[in-house]
Amino acid sequence: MRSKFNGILAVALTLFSIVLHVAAAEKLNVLLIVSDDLCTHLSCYGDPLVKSPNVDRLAARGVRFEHAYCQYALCNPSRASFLTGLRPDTTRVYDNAIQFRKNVPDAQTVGQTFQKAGYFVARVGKLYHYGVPAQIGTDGLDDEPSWAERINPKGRDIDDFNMIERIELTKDGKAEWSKTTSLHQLGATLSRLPAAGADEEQTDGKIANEAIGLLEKHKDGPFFVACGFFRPHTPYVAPKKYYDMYPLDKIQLPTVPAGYHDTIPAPALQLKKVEGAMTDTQRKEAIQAYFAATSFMDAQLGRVIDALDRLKLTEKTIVVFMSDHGYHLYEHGAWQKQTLFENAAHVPLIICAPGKTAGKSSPRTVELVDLHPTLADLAGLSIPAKLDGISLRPLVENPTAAWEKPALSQQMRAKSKGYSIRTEKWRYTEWDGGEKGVELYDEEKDPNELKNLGSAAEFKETVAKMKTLLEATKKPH
Ligand SMILES: [Ca+2]
Repeated sequence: MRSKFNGILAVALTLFSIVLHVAAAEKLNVLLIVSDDLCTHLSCYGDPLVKSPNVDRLAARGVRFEHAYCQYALCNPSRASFLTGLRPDTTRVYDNAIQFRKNVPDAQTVGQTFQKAGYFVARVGKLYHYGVPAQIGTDGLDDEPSWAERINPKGRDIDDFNMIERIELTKDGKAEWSKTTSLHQLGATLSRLPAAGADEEQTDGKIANEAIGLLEKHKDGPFFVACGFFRPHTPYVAPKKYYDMYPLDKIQLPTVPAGYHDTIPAPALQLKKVEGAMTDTQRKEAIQAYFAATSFMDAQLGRVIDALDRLKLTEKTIVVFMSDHGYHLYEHGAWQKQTLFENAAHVPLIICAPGKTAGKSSPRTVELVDLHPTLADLAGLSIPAKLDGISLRPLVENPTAAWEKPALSQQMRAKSKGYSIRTEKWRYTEWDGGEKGVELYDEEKDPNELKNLGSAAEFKETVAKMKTLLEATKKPH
C-alpha cells in the first residue's frame, strides 16, 4: 500500500516538475538593443545610400514601426522615459545631469519588472545615460536596481581620442576640422575618425562580444539582455572600411529654402555659429562619418543576431531594436538633436516577437514610452500600474489595427517650453502654449516639414483640434 502511495507520489512529483519545466521553458526571453543617436537614415526606412543589412534583417523578422517617436530628443530624458514607461513631465528629467530616481524614487523600471518575474536581467553598454565619450567604461547615470549584472566595455576608440577631429570655429570665423585635446570636448560637437584597428577593438565591438557572452551563458533563460551601442553618437569613430562605403560625391545635402528660418518660431531651432560656417564639403564629411558609424554599429548588431540564431534562441526571444531619439544631418540647417522636428523626434523601432507578425510595417503613431508595457505584455507579465505608455501588442499582432493614440514629444529651451504632437497626417508644435509661436505640418504633402501652416487662416480649425489633442495627451495619468 505504502509503495503504491509512494509510486503515485513519485509520478505526481514528476508531473509537477514537468509542468514547472514547461512553464519556465515557455517564458520568452528579451533582447533589447538600443543604438545611440540613430535616426531613420537606414535602408529599411527607405534611405537610398545607407547600408544597414542587419537592421533590415530584423525588420524582415518583425514589425517595423514607420511612425515611432521619442518623448524628448536628448539621451537622458528619453532613456529615463522609455526605461521607466513614464513621460518626461512625470520623471521631470529634462537634461543630461539628473538621475531620474531623484524625482521618482519608486518608479518601477522595465528591468525591475522582469527581475520580479524571475528573469536574469543584465545590460551591456549604454542603456541609461552616459556622457559620450568621456563616461564610456563607467556606469554613467545608471540605475543599479534595474539590473542583476552590468558590463561597461571600453574600446580603443577612447585611447585614440587624440586622433579625432572635431569641427571648430577659427578666430576669423571659418569652420575647420581640428585635432582635439580633450575627451570632454567631443560629445556635443561634430567629430570624426576613420579609425585603425578591428571592429572588436572598438567599444561597440566589445559590447557585441559581451552581449554574445551573456546569451551563451544564460541561453536556458529566461533572460532580459539589454545591449546599448554607443554609435552612431559623435565622435563618429568607425574603422576606415565603413568610411570607404560612403564616397563624398554620393552624399546629397538637404536644402533649405531662402528665408525659411523666418517662417518658424524662434525657439524651434538654435543653430550654432560653427555649424553655419561649415563648407558643403565639411557637411558631407560629417554625414559620411555619421553613416560610417551607423554601418559599423549595424555590423556589431549583426554579430549579436548571428549568436541568437546559432544558440537557437530566435524562436524563444522577443527582440527589439530602437534608438533613443533621431538626429539632424543638416535638415533645416540643423545638426544633431534637441528639436521638435521629425528629424529629431522620429526613431527606428522594430519589434520581433515569436509567433507574431513578421516582415510587415505599421503606419500607426507609437511612442518609446510604450516600450515597457509592450515588453511586459508580449512576455505575458502583468503590466505595472501607472505607466504613461500602453502596450503595442495589438500592432505587433496586426500592424494596421485601428489605433487612435498620437505621439507626444517635448523640448525645453532656456526660456521656453515646446510640445509637439504627431498623428499619421499632421505634426503640431507649440512653444510656451503658443505664445512663442506654433507650427503645423502636413506630413503627407510636406514630409520635410518646410512649410509651416501654423498661422494660415485655412488651417485654424486643424490647429485648434491638434491643440486639444496635445492637451489631452500630455495630461498626467
Ligand atoms: Ca542619444
